Amino acid sequence: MPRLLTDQAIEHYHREGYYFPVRVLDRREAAHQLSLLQRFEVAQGNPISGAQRSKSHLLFQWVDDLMRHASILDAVEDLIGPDILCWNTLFWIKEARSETFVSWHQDLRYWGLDTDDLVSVWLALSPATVESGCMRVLPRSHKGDLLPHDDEYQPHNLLTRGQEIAVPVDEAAAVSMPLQPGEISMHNVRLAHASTPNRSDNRRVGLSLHYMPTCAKQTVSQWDSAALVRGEDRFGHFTNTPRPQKDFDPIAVEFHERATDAVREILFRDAEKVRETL
Ligand SMILES: O=C(O)CCC(=O)C(=O)O
Repeated sequence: MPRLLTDQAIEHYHREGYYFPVRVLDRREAAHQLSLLQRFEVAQGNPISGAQRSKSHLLFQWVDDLMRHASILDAVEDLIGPDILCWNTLFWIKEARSETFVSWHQDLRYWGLDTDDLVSVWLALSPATVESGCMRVLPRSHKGDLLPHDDEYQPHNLLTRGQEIAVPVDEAAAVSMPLQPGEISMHNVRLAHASTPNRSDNRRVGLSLHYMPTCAKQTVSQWDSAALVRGEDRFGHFTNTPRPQKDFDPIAVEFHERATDAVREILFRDAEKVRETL
């Protein structure tokens, strides 16, 4: 018996490479999580940016809690089984009326992981609409070989290298995945996806969480980390990340520096230039 998803949803995910929407937080909870982010941004005087966007569960206790949220993990377990690591948690923010976009890409091309079973959960903390530049996916593109990519480094691209699929993408076949605050979409690590600039008056705030089975391996760097969020890790391929006891817990902050350095090394392997993303 599935824990949260219907049999049809599970079948759709495996066939098409994505599934949405699934409500995991009620609107009040989602608004509370957004207020925690905003409180931090007001205190630091700037929007969250650069390395703060990545492995954020090590900086913010509330992101660590979200990463372990039972409803999210139930949905993920329905797709990849009961022993689950979370590799990364990453904020995707487009300010109102901004040019910020994401080019068509496949995540597995850059992440150095040897698993096809990684599920990217994208949690909306504000409305992600067609107008505000919600995610778009290319159904069934998770089947077959990974496509060639070029690094374009466009200034408004949220991706590290501005990586872009180097063959024509059939835009007419793309599916938009609008989400309301507290809803998630899920897509496979091989699926081609992208998003357009924010043409709305609202800030679009999303958090992606990258879940994989514990048997996954990192093939690019000697060392990498992930959080054991459910079940048992009988493989030990990743160092388990510490749980922050409060926001900016010194032990977790120190670990965050090492962990994001390792991720940066993986993502920029063989790249012409290294840059901090927005
Ligand atoms: O937030 C977006 O528009 C794109 C997110 C993305 O590329 C991802 O979650 O893998």
